[in-house]
Amino acid sequence: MGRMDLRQGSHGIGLRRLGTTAEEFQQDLLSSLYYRRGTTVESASPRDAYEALSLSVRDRLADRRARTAAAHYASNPRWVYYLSAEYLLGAQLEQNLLYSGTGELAAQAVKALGRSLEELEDLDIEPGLGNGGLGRLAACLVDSMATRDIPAVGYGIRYDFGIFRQSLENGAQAERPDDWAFQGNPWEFPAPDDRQTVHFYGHTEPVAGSEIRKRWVPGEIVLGEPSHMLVPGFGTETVNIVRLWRARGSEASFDLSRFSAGQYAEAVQEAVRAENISKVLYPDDSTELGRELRLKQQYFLCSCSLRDIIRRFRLRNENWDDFAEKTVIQLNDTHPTIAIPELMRLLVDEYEVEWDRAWAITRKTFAYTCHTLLPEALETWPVHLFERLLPRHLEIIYLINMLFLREVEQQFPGDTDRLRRMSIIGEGDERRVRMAHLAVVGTEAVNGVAELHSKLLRETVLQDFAALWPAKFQNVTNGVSPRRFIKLANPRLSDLITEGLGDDGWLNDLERLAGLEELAGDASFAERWRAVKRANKVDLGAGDPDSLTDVMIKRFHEYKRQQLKLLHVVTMYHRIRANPGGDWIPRTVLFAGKAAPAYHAAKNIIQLINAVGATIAADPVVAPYLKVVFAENYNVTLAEQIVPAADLSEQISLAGKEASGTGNMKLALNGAITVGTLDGANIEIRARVGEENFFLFGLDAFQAAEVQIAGYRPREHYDRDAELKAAVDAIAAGTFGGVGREVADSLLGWDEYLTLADFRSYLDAQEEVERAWRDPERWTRMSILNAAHSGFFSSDRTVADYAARIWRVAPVTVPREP
Ligand code: F55
Repeated sequence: MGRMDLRQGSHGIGLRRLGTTAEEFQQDLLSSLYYRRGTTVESASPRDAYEALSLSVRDRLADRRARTAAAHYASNPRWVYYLSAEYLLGAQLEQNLLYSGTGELAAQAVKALGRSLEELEDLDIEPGLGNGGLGRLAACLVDSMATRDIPAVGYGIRYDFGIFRQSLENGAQAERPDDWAFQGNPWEFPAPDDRQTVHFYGHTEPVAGSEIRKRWVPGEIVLGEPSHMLVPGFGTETVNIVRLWRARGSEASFDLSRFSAGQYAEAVQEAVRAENISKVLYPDDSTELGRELRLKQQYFLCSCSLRDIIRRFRLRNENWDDFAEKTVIQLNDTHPTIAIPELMRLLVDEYEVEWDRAWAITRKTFAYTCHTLLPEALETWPVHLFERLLPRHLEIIYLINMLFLREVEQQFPGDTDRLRRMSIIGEGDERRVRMAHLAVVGTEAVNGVAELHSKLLRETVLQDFAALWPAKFQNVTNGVSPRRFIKLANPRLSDLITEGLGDDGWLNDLERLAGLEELAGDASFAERWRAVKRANKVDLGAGDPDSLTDVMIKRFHEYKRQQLKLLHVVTMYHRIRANPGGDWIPRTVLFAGKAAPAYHAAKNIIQLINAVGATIAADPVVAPYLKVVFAENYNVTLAEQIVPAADLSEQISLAGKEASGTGNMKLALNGAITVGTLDGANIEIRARVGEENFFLFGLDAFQAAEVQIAGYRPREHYDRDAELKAAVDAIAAGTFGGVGREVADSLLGWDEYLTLADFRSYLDAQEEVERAWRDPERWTRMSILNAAHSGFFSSDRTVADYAARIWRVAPVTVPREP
């Protein structure tokens, strides 16, 4: 039995030690090719070679994984369970070569097979199981949890189709499905033995002798089958896992009698319905909420994961009073919040724990991270939908809400308005379950993802809750993995940093980058820094490597204001045309990012960017100075190529809207200088790198709120600023194509995100950018200082913060091979 292995640890079984020489690695590679791919050197396709290599690399981590499981089992530690509907793990091969220390061996062995490592790396597909920053944050945090030796499991959904593949058709976004595992996924271990059963629909029945307990008679039964991917720590022995659930029809879902009667489609319709649950990732990063299938996905994730967590707890423990001591479950936004009533249901209905005791355990077990401030992104579900899909959960939520409102009433007697505001059930045209309220009520800690965001949560969206429970609210500023976003993405810069600092200890102690400060004034170091940036630009091939590479890479959303960047581009175009002989600085403006397929306004902006780009490219006067590039299908792999080549990092959201941003951190760490507003983590980046090394512009969050309260009239800015008027007019007139009209109408009509209000200030900041660029020594110094002072933005620090202040977990050291 698989589980016995876990108890004994692999030492008892005596695992064959994997070789450490090139010959031995080559033999392993051959074994993989013969015994696992079933082919030979002579007939191996590139795909066979890729799979064989991946399996051999994976074996080296599996070894560490076995020791990790044994060490964890022996110490019965407190565990972190990270629940997230999304993971953007990025490509695995290069990462796992690095983390297993087998890069050199592998390169030699692959060469002996007559292939190159690069060629095989190109076959490595990234699992795009997320939308954007939230999904990538989950991946950086699991990386850092392993690196910090924290016993942890990340739970998620194994979508058959990840985030859509974006292409441009006549300059407009087109979407194709992302069948990412079509050719198989060598990084995944299926674990069918650990499958779980999930219920939906049906009704509840009273249980004799109990007021509280209920029996849920489901109307649909679905299986959840897990598989896991390895998550190695860097510079340590720990290998944790991300466990992903895939929906399957149960045996009963295949209707043999219908099949026999020739009704083939009807025979499998139940199974198809079940499997649809994990079929596709919802491609919306904040819009289009409220679909039944999405709530089904969320419950599917939570039900499977909680049963797995409880199974693991009971392997080592007996008493429910120890559950919250041994378990912390971190909710990545509200998407997995249904886990709160689900744990209550399991404890009360299935394990017969008394309500008050179950509620105390539940509240102590969960913590909630909020990733937004946009009101439309706060999830709510119609009560009637809940009632149909999860009848027992709705009853439990009502009970939680009743007891909670009683608590509020005690603190604030007679304040019915407050009760209405705070209720988990919102009473509007349609009664809805407010998931963020449930998440705050059912958890021990709530955090925002940057200082400003956490403050605004406390002072606006969640202010009533902060008044009731001030100690519950915390900040944990986001971070990114320096392994993926410096070492793997930017090997040239990594080598230079290692040389400059004397060793590569900075890779898991990123504050050591501060040692670069004293090299910022060293002319030869600066020269080499510049050469690295230039070489990265050549590799990227987006434009002239000597031009200022100005990048805006992120999801398309009006609050992020790609349209502001576009107004700047159009203004540059006008200026150059008006004065072709001017001393213009050549610029390459690089955009990348996806728009939600149903987000019409964002798709218009993409189309307009491409239309403006085409006009400029066709204009012999302007083209030598200005180039607009739209890189298709932005994903983690593409980010790893663009980030190292960036000179200027565009972080220009309306202040108070971007919770944190993490691209801003990746870019600063790679020596790009930010032009940005006082929003999200930009504020903390600026405070660290120094205001002289950051191009600031725009309204702050307070001023923006004031402008909106006073009644914002975008036309006043348009009427007052001739260059702004010219840019908007050109767009509106269709100079760059038909969608311009719609974009201009939105800007002049309401301009929800104050684009026009910030336009002039943004252009002034861009003039500062150009002044700095004209002085290469100054620019390079700024660039080095950005990297030197961004060490705080390592996700290792983020995880250390969570561990100390929210999780209260200690590391468990995994012993090296005996
Ligand atoms: C996905 C699905 C839904 Cl329903 C809602 C939001 C999302 C999503 O992808 N959100 C997201 O990426 N939020 C971002 O989280 C980052 C990590 O904390 C922040 O840096 C960023 O500011 C925020 O927008």
